[in-house]
This record gives sequence, structure tokens and C-alpha cells, in this order.
Amino acid sequence: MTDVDRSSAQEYSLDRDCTTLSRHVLQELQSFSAEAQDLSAVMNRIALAAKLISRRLSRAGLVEGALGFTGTVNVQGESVKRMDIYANDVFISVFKQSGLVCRLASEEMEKPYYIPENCPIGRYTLLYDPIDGSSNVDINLNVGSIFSIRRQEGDDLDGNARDLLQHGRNQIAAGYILYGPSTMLVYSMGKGVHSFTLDPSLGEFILNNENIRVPDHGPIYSVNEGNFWQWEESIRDYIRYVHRHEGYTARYSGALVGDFHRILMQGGVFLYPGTVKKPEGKLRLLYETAPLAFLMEQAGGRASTGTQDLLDVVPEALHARTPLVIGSKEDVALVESFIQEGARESQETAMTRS
Ligand code: AFP
Repeated sequence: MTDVDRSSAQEYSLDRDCTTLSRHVLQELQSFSAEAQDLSAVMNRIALAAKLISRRLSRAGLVEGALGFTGTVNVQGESVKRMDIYANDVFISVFKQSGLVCRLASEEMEKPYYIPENCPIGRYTLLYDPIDGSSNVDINLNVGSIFSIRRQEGDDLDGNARDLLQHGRNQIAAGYILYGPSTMLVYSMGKGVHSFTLDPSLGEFILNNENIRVPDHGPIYSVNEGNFWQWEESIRDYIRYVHRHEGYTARYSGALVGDFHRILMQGGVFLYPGTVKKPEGKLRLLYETAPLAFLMEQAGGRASTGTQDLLDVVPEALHARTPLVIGSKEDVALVESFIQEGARESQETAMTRS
């Protein structure tokens, strides 16, 4: 390496070290209107929540009351973990008296949390899943937080937040935090997908990957095959297909954010299909599938329910669920082709019977 090469490499790495999340968001906002500039403060608050949650998770085995269940059940009918409540409250407290966000809607709360003192100026709503994959917390495996920012429309006087029942293309920004060996924040404001790693010594999220592109095809399929006999035949046929063809490998962690991140970086497909008994599947549209669909499309991939583009789905309720097929374009299309074929066959069978 010549002296010139060495010095430009040093300059590059210094420049990279200096691209903090807040600087990056400000650059992204240059092409946004003046009234959207407060989004940078919203992102800074999300980053603060991420640091607080990350700190708690990194010591969870040592801190009293951090692990295990609270003994209550959430709006989804699922047992609540202590870390779910902690993380949910962290998001609320970082946005209180911020003047930024009028409502917070979370997977853990039946109704949105209103912050009336913010409403005169903060017309955004933050939707989030505070801890995704919380069953991983007690065994020290990766978990995540997912977020989405939407603009509030109307005054929501009856407190039902009906204006949130809109398709995913109306998201202003979306992202997630992955609490793994390192803590990463990945976001998009509709101009590409960018990832940042938390440098604990600086307390800053530093850019490590700009304009992430998902490959058009990848080797990974990520699905809970334990549900095999509960799926429709078409999903079983897809799984039989990947079993019989070379070049596929399975990965599944039980935490959507981690599985999604792998697909985003390496290509392939993540599936959480519906079952015969629960055709809508498990994952929540507003807090999980729509934000990740927004990111995946921004990275050049696709997200589908199996029969419809996920970003076109309009939820009927705040906690509505959707099946999810997300990842590389070609892999999503392959899963969809099995679902279409299954639908065609059942139609034919129904016609021959009648
Ligand atoms: P928990 O937060 O209750 O662990 O659920 C996690 C999750 O919503 C998502 O992160 C996983 O991809 C999915 O559920 C795992 O569900 P299965 O255990 O049914 O595969």
C-alpha cells in the first residue's frame, strides 16, 4: 500500500466513523419539506430508546426483574414478558413531552397511548413492536424492536385511531433495531435502506451499510416447519420443492427481526403463512409486517401475503394480522406461484363437485 492509498483509506474510515445516524437522517431530509424536518428528532428519540433497551438486554441476566413473565396476558392473548413491558415503557417515556409524537400504538397496548401535550405540534404517530421475539430473551438469543412512523390524519376525537387503518405505502419511515452480538439500527425514509451499528464506547449509531440491496435470489428459506401439517397443501408443496432441490438451506431463529435481517443481507425468503385454522397467520400488520415490507421494497425485494402485495393491505383493526412472504423477488414469486397453483386446483375441484 502506498502512502497515498493509506491516507485515503484512513480518511474513508474516519468519514465512515463520523456518519452518525443523526447526521445521516439530516442528509436524507434535505429533499423533504421544511415541516418534515422534525423527523430527525423523532429518529433521535427512537435511537435513544434503542440504546436504553440494548443496555437493559446486555445485563438482563444480572438485573433483578429483567427476565421471565409478568403473569399477565396482552391484547393478543399472549403471555407478557417483563422485557416487553420495560421496552414498551421506554418508547413511551422517550416520547413524553417531546413535542414530536401525538400517539404511540404498540403491539403491547390495546389502544394507542395519547400524549395530548405533544399534539399541537407533533402530528406523527409511532407504531412499534417493543420486543419482537421475546421468547429469545430468557435464553440470551437475538431479539429486536420494529417501528413505523405515520402521519396523523384528522383529530382522532373518538380516540379510535381509525386513520391508522391505511395501507403500508403511507408509512413515512420504518425500521428495526436488532439486539444481537452488536446492536444495529436499520431504517428507511423511502430513499433506500441503511444500517448503523451502535458503538457503545461513543454511544452513537455509526453508519455501516448504505443503500442495502437484497439479492434477487438467495439460498435461505426461513419458516417454522413445525407448523407443516397446519398449513394449506400449497405451502407444504413449496416446502417439499425446496427439500427436493439443491441450493436451499433453512434458518429460523424465532425472532422475526433476526430472520428478516439475514434475508435482507443474504437473500432468500422468510415465510409466516396462515394455517387452515388461522388463515391470517400470527404477525401483526401495523407493527411487524408493514414496516418490514416497506424496508424490503426499498431494498429491491418484495413482500406479499401470498396473494397480494403486503403494502396494499388495508387493516380492518389496529391489531390485524397478515400472512407474510418476504425477501428476494424471485423467491417470493416462487412461493406465490405455489399458492396460486393451490388456489387454481381447489377451484377446479370445487367446480367438478358442483
Ligand atoms: P414472541 O415475541 O412471542 O416470541 O413472537 C415472535 C414472533 O412474533 C416473531 O418474532 C417470530 O418470527 C414468530 O413470532 C415466531 O413464531 P413461532 O414460534 O410460531 O414460529
